[in-house]
Amino acid sequence: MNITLLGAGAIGALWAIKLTQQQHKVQLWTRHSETQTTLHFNELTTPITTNSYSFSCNSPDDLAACELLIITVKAFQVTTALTPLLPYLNTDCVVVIMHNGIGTQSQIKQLLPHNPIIYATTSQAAFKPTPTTIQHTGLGQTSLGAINQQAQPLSYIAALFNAALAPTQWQANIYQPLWQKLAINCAINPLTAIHQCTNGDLALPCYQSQLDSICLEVAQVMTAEGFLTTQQQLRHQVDNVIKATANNYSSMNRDIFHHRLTEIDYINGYLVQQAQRHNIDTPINYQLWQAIKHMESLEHA
Ligand code: KPL
Repeated sequence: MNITLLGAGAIGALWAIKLTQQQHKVQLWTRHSETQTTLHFNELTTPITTNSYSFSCNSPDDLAACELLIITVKAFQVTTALTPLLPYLNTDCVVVIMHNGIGTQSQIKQLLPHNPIIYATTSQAAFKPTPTTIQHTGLGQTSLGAINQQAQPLSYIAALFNAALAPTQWQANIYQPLWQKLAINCAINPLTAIHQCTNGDLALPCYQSQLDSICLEVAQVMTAEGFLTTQQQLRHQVDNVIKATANNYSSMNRDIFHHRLTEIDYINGYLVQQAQRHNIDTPINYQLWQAIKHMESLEHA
């Protein structure tokens, strides 16, 4: 397929490279005006094997011929990053959007009233030790699913992702895995950002009661939204991610460390807003949301 990837951060670049390995024609759409870039990829092998991949960039002609647009920018960047591409985009082009958190769906449906729109969430792990090097650090489940009528029949897109990087599954209701991931992000991201610690540090006794309270609040909101779960189930999932990614720094930890804006409004902020609709009190998630907003405001007055 002719694919354009918008947002070649670590996860975006990982998918660009994995799809290129499957012989798809992938171009990158970047913030700069370069027409070509080379990325160096460290495979998830021991010893590490490194291969280099050249990508064409920012070609309006390639964008007009694009059959699949994958957007992997941060939640708060999705609309501003997508808007300049709209004049070139074919209405048949399938759009896949992958970011932490929930809350961009209605804006995207408005911006793209005709295109098939798919949302995705992944537990694959990657980071960029340098701006042009991608290190694949962990395997994990990826889920894709339609959020509009036009995308309902497109489960083959999940098969295409699965061939590039397994396991990937098509979901009848993508909001289920999006909420599961939201729960994990509500627990891990703000605490690791506030305390500037690794994910693994959250296993220390001092964080246990806060993690319990976060999971209880999220479970109450999820249940009200129609996704049956319990505090214990969410706690178990959070503990598994804390263990599996013990040496990693969460994305929000890195955003605060590098004085960047975070996705907090789409994570704990989104949770609190949904809780208010159901008249559920979520004081701990509210406090975490406000604490991160305060840290952001010190850098972005
Ligand atoms: O998604 C993540 C993130 O860092 O944003 C987790 C699952 C917390 C892994 O670090």
